Amino acid sequence: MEIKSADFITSMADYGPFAGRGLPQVAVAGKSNVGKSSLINRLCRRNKLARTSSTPGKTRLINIFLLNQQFHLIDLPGYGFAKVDKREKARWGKMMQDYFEQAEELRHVLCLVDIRHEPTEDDKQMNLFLRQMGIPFTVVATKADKISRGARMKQLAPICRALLVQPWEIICFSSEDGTGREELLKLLEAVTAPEPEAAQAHTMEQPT
Ligand SMILES: Nc1nc2c(ncn2[C@@H]2O[C@H](COP(=O)(O)OP(=O)(O)O)[C@@H](O)[C@H]2O)c(=O)[nH]1
Ligand SMILES: [Mg+2]
Repeated sequence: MEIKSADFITSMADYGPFAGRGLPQVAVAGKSNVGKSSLINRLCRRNKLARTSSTPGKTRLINIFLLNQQFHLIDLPGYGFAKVDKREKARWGKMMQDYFEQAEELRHVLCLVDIRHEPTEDDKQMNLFLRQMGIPFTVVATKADKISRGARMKQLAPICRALLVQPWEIICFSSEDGTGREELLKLLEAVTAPEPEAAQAHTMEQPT
């Protein structure tokens, strides 16, 4: 897949109707500052499509982008920002729950974790939540440029242990040098492909 067009659609505090809703969705989840907005920008080759920030915890909204007029990329609000109070945390939880319950169009979640750090309790909870909901996901290890190629595999071990995935299932990504972009595009192509109606019909024809 090539990204031919990328447009910001809207930001919302509560997930609800928006123009063009109904297309397949891929959501980007992860704690504040892990690199969600940077990944979206790098993916689309647009520096300022999604707002990035060096101050974590700024994005408290669901940001929606339309890619190739074909699917929506959902920049979810980051979690695990130490300074937020209980009320803010509860609000975040409700927002996420509402989103995941309502987004019937959701095909896949990109779960971002910093390649240098062990996943947090919040990361593990998100992982468990997606598994319980039966939502397919891929772990993306961000900021891969911060460590040498040779050290990457070793860095992935604690991530694999915490999130119950295999190293080859993880996409190592860098919004700095573009590492992993092609792999991510391939994944997006696969998960946003039109529903295989023909394939379903074919399956039904198969002898049992
Ligand atoms: N070196 C490096 N820095 C990154 C990368 N991705 C994000 N950052 C930096 O990390 C900070 C947070 O990024 P941002 O995309 O706003 O994170 P978000 O809160 O998850 O959306 C910013 O200062 C980015 O420049 C990366 O792949 N490599
Ligand atoms: Mg962001």
